[in-house]
This record gives sequence, structure tokens and C-alpha cells, in this order.
Amino acid sequence: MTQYFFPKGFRWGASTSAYQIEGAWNEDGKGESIWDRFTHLPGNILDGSSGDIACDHYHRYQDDIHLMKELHLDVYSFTISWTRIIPEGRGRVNQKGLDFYRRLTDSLLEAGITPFSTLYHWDLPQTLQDEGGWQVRSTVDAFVEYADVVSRALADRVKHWATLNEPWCASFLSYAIGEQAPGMRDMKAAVKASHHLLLAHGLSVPVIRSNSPQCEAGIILNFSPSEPASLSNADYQAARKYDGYFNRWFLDPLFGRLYPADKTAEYSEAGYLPQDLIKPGDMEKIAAPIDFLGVNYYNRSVHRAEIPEDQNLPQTNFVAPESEWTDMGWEVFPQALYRLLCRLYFEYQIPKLYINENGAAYSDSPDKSGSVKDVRRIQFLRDHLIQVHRAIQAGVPLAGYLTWSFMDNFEWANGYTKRFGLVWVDYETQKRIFKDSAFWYRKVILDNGFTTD
Ligand code: PNW
Repeated sequence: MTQYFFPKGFRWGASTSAYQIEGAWNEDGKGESIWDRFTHLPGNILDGSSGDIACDHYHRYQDDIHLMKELHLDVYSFTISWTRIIPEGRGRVNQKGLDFYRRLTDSLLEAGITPFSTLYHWDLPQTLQDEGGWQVRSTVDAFVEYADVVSRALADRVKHWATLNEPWCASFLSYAIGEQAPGMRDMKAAVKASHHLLLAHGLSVPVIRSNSPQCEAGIILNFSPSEPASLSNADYQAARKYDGYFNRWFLDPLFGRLYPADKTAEYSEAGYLPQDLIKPGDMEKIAAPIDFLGVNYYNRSVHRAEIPEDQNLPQTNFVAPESEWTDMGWEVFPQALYRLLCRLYFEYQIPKLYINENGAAYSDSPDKSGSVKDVRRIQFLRDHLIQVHRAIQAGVPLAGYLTWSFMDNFEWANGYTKRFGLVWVDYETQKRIFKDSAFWYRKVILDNGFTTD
């Protein structure tokens, strides 16, 4: 029997995002976001669905908080919909939008659950997209204005602020790979978007701090630990190339370095990095000191040197054949989480880390007795928590673990076909059912750890 107990005060939670759960896409004065537009156009979403209703959380948040309380969640990480607050992206503030997040956070606090808020989880106001979205610098100013309005309105309730969730997704996945809104396929646009996202982060950190002096402020990044398929130098270089694109491109500037030189050389040569993109002073602004880094980890990527000739995006993932996979086609590989956490701490001296997302899509549904026996999710969570525990033992200042997701929800381009939740959702009736993993996780939270045999 092995025991895995966590430090006293370790935070346990679950995460969601606004567009994926709220629904009510055009209610109470909400403006149109790029995800409203993207899902309403045919062909973008696997099952033709949208987040118009999603989990109807906008109307059912009190019931959902009740479920969170039953789960003994200590922390709940949610994201704020920009177009509820500032429907046209800048200017006029919609009081009803702010009121929703006031009610939500009041109810969380009443339930004894600490709210972690993220300002941006990809749902840019469509009006700003019409002006160029994250490709243009004026979007940065609009974001800072939005961050100011929200952090001021919720400062008394929210003490943990993340500016952005996964700027890699909001730039490369959205502007170059085209899988997410606005669905563009243009590396130059993606590089511009990434710089403006980082700048929006850096400029809003001091604004959040001045509105909410006792808070902790940070950012959430997703990582794909990149490993070579063999010990050959060529494969090592391929893995390093991907690491630069996915991980270092964001980490280096956030923690006081320049953009990685190998990538700026590559992007300049390819014409992806406009000469006037990075203005004097930008790098200092991006490196505004932060209190924490949120880490989202799902899988590693494995690389080899030969890249198909028609492919100009650096996506070469070749995964060990003996692997297990989730419904996303993502490899289950917990060990990389340990290595990632150690790397983040030792290479970047990050003062405090949280895991903001980690989880798996499995399609288990209620059986005849009405229970959802998602044994693979329990294994997945347990095996990743063992690696988290190892990292803490090694000295990584990890303050909490939040799983993705509190409940099944709209999985972006996959629509409702992928289920990541601890709570199963019936999208016809909006009925919620605790999966077995929810009961397992509740016990982990209550015991502050678990044992294995
Ligand atoms: C994260 N990738 O997205 C998001 O933060 C969640 O909104 C999402 O539901 C969850 O992971 C599961 O997908 C990602 O392509 C999407 O590497 C794509 C990637 C990574 C994270």
C-alpha cells in the first residue's frame, strides 16, 4: 500500500469555461462573441451544435454550486464572458452581465468555495474580430479596459485572477491551425495574435492588482511536453522545435527573457514575424511579475525529424504504439506531468504553480441503475495525482490541483461528442448525475490524498 497525502492547505478544485457551460448566448444584453459566430456557421463543429444552450449554467448556476458543495470542492475555476460585460468589446458596460458574476461569486462564497476567475477563455467580442481581432494592437487596449471593469466590480469577492487561458490555443490553434474561432489558417496572423495576447496579459496585471490589492494575479498556459521519438540528434531537434513553438514561445517572455531566438529566427525567415510587431518596451510589459502560473496538462507529444513536405506547421506528433488513448485521441502519459512541473520550477523559478486543468474525455454514460462507472477517469486522475505528488516531494511549489472539468460541456470543435466531466450532463433534460469519478474525487478532497494498493 502506498500513501499519497498532500500538504496541509493544498487546494482542490474543478474548472469550467463560460462559453462551454453558460448557454444564454444572447440574453440580458450579451453581445456576440467569435464563438457564437463560429458555431453558427455551418461546418465548423463536429456535431453541428453550438454553445447557445450548453449546460444552461447561466440559469442553473445555483443548482450547480449545490453540486459543487456536495463534492466538497474547495476551489472552482470559471471564466468570464467578455461580451456579457462589454457587449461591443469596448465602451458601454452591461450591468446585467456584471450582476451575473456577482451572483455567481456570492453563491460560491456562501457555499464555502473559493472562486478562481479567468478573464479570457477564447470568446472575443465579434466587433473586435471585425477590426482584426488579436492580430491588431487595438484589441490589447480593449482587453485592458475590460480587465479593469471586471476586476473592479468583483475585487471584493475574487482574490485569484488569471488574465488568459491558453494563449497558444487563442493564437496558433485559432489563427494558424483554424480549428477554433476565428478559424484562420495564417501563421503570420497567429504570431501577431500571440504577441498581442501576451501584451494584453502583461498590461492588465498591474490594473488587476491596483483594483484588487490583496489578490494573486497570473496566467494559465497549456503545455505539450515535447519528446524525441528516438535518441537521434535529428529527433531531438524536432522535439525542441515544437517545444519552442508550443511552450517556450510563451514561457520565455512571461518570465523575463526575450522570445526564444531559434523561433524568432525561424519566423522572421518565413515572413511570419513582422518587423514592427514588437515595440520598444513590450517585452518588459509582458514580463510583469505574476504570483502564479496556471498549468493545463493533457498529454505529451513525441517527435521525429521527417516532416511531410506539404506541411508547413510544426505538428509532428508520433506516439508510442503501446499507449492508451482518451476519446480525444490524446495519449495517457502521466509521467510527463512530473517532468513538466519540475522543468517549470527549475528553469523559470516560478514562485507558485497551480494545475488549472487536467482530465480526460471518456464517453461512459449512465447504466441501468443510473450510475456512471467511469473507471478509466478515476485511473487517469489517480495516476496524474501520483505524478503531482512526486513533483511536490521534489520541491515544486504546487499550491493546488483543479480537474477539467466540473461537468460535461461543449467541447469546442467536437461539440457535445466528448465528455470531460466529473458530473454527467443529459443535454435533453439538463439533468446532472455524479459519475463514479466524482465520488472518488470527493473522497480525495476530504482525505487530502489517497492510498493505492
Ligand atoms: C483545453 N491542443 O483546451 C481548454 O482549456 C478547455 O476549454 C478544453 O475543454 C480542454 O482543454 C479539453 O480540450 C485545449 O490542441 C484544446 O493541444 C486543444 C489543445 C489543448 C488544450
